[in-house]
Amino acid sequence: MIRVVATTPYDGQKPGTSGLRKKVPVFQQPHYIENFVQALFDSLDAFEGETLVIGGDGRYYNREAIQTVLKMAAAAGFGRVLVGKGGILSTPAASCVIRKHEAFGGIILSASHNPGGPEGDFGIKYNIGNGGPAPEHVTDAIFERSKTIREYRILDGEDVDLDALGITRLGDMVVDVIDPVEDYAELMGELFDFDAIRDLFASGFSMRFDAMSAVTGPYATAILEETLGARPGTVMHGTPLPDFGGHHPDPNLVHAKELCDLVMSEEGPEFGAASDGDGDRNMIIGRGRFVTPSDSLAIIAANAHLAPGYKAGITGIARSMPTSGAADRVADKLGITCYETPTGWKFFGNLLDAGLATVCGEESFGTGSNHVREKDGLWAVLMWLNILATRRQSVAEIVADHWQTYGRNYYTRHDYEEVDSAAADALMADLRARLETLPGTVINGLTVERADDFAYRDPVDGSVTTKQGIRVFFEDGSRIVYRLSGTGTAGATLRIYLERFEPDAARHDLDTQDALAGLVQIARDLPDIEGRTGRSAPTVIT
Ligand code: VG1
Ligand code: CO
Repeated sequence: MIRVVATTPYDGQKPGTSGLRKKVPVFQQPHYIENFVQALFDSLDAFEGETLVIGGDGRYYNREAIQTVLKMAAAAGFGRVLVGKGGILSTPAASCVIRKHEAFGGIILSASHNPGGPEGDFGIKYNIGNGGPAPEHVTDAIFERSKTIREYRILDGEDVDLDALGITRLGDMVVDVIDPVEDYAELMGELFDFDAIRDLFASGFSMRFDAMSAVTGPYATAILEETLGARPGTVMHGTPLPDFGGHHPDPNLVHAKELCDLVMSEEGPEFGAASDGDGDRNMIIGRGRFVTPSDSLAIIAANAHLAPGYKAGITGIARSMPTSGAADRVADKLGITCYETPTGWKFFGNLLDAGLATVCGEESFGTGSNHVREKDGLWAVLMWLNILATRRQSVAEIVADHWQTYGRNYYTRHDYEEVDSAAADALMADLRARLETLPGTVINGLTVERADDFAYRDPVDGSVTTKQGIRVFFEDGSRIVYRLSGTGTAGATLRIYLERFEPDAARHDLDTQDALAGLVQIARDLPDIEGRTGRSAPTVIT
């Protein structure tokens, strides 16, 4: 029986960079998730009888939310749902399943790298039939609908047993509880030279993969240890926990410190990698060498042909605007285009669908390719393993070699988290107001060449997205970017992205923060961060 339930709109159900993210208690309010899901269904056309994919990163409230979504999908008229066992599907695996099974779309329950638990964060996002995040015209429509919603429809029925594989029914809708790893692992086997990687591990090569008590544990264990023969124990924190063990499942130098310390130590493994809450981010670290995500994208682009899935070469590269220009140098050399998009994976979808780009990346530890329509943490790790297995050099050697050929883009990001929202907005507005007067200004010895507010025109559908970050370019080729985060759940997060190109190989081994110290000072002084926010230092440096 389908129940029609009266409701009233909630404010602020506006999807951000990657879906709707709020604190768990916000989602637990009566009808909150129902309102959003109904607003979503109301914004879609002609899905009667179609397939919907549902899964999440296993965080607190995942199972409850999935039961609600299942019953609403049944009431809305979907014909079939594929749901990951235990309610689990990593974000890239969800994208893979949507594509492989030609689903109409998918709903992913995740707040990615944000902390979980009863007081942590929760999130929900919709992916379209190409497997990628819904484009802005869809998320805008959902938000508009959420403001006027008066009722939602839900099936009265028993909860689905998410832990039993196989087919059941919810009303007229077929529910298929699937193995969350199988389709994804099969795809990885098609893209990469598993034999070469197996030989690498058999030769004694050692690695650690930190799943950060989040969703990639089962995927990494099945692929790295059980399929590729990595030593048992290679995967650390491999059991997904609803609160990620109380940690912040964000694979970077700050939150994956245990892994970093291990790989940096003398007796540590040669190679380390980590992934985030929902499995779409990756961190790559070799003994003695952390690889910045921007460099990783460039190195992957330059070496992708070594993997069977990319042996024909890549057609183009796409990177988000704040990501360093290292990939552009590779594109130049390959004679292909490097597209520069706003932050967020949804902007890569059209480029990938149109075959304009093969690999994509963001400075925020996101890398991926046209194999799915999400960034993909384990994919990046396997790509690196494939490169290491073929080149038989260390990560440090491969990186040094890359810089020797292309030069080095020193790069860092400084985040000021949970800043007062009004202060952050004022800071950005003030920078915007000064854009025209900045060129020619000399700050700490560097002259501003030009400054703008990044806008993007999608080359495929012509849609325009504005106000995507303030860019300040200097005459020596350095760049500072200011942007406010669209994924936070408390106050505002100001992100400052800094970059300086160094062609001289004799100067490739400086400490990044030292190499960028002058620029960091300018980045703080220009908008008077301390005066406006009361913060004398960033919260997180990556
Ligand atoms: C951040 C990153 C962005 C990424 C997004 C989603 O967004 O900067 O590059 O696409 O998170 O990643 P923002 O708006 O906070 O800067 V995930 O792994 O959270 O889905
Ligand atoms: Co993520």
